[in-house]
Amino acid sequence: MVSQSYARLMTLEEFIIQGQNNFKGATGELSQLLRDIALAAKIISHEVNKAGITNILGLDGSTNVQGEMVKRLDLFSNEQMISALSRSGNVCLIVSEENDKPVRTKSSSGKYVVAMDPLDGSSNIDVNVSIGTIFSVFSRKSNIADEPDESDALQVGTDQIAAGFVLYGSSTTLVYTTGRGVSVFTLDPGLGEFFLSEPTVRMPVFGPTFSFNEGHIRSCSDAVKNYVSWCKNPDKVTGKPQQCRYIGSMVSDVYRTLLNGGIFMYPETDKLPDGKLRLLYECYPMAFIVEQAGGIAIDKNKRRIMEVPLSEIHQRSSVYMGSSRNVTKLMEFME
Ligand code: AHM
Ligand code: MG
Repeated sequence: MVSQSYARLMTLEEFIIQGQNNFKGATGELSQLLRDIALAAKIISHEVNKAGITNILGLDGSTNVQGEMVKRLDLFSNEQMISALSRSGNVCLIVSEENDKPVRTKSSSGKYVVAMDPLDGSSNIDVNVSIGTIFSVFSRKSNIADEPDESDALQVGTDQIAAGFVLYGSSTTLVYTTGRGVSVFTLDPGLGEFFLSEPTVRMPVFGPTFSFNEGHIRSCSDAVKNYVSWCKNPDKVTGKPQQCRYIGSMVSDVYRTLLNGGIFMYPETDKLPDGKLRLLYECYPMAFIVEQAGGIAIDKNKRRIMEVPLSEIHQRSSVYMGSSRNVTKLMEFME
């Protein structure tokens, strides 16, 4: 019976309370931050699901409207996240892909700094393909008596105290870590409630998939070219050629990699010597999650993404992440 199956499920709220009870000295502030993000995620999810209807109503045969829709949803998501993160007074500073400079909230004494990509993969909205919200949480470095500034945001991946992403796909899924494994919650849209669907995600040590925009292959390094060629023509030991799966939304490509194994890459190219993805609010949080699930995340210099120094909030980084055996194989080609 439906009611019995719900009875066995843990809500996000119960998970938060349980986590707080298990963590001596917890103040509940980080828990509140997760609640705030979950609220914004529900609002964005609701809006994303209506995007097609709004597109039809607003289309008028003009391609501009679709472009504006993408932009509107980017900005809408940014506003919802900023407003949610400003609710409880725990966040003093927000770095967003949509804002050139860090945004100060009204709570200058808030303990936390959040970096985010409010709507990742936004070019996929108008074709009804999965998109998401990525976030990363840091403790502020400055004294709470002082005004927070950009230096509070210039931290390194290993300083993250929590990270996650919300995937607006065939269902809305929240993936979250505080450094004690990765948990997944799925939104029941009828009830407006996130339920724990996977308490501890472990990434397979190997997956038969590579995920990469092969359109860029000509301007990639020899290491990437040789690795991709190996994926297609693996040696006798590994057997079959691998599958290529590339959605073009990092959230979706990394989520699939997390569950099924494999590798996701956004390499450096001749045109983009540090790749396209942003270190602070795309690479760090995803690397944190991937590592917590047992995977590896590195950059073009084989540096652990979590330790790549950040000197500018919108800094880009090449990224290679996924199952340990897949990434280790790539590293052999990088030698
Ligand atoms: P966005 O943050 O502007 O949406 O861009 C980031 C997205 C990632 O989700 C995805 O991995 C990548 O851009 C796809 O780029 P490309 O179209 O060059 O393959
Ligand atoms: Mg993005």
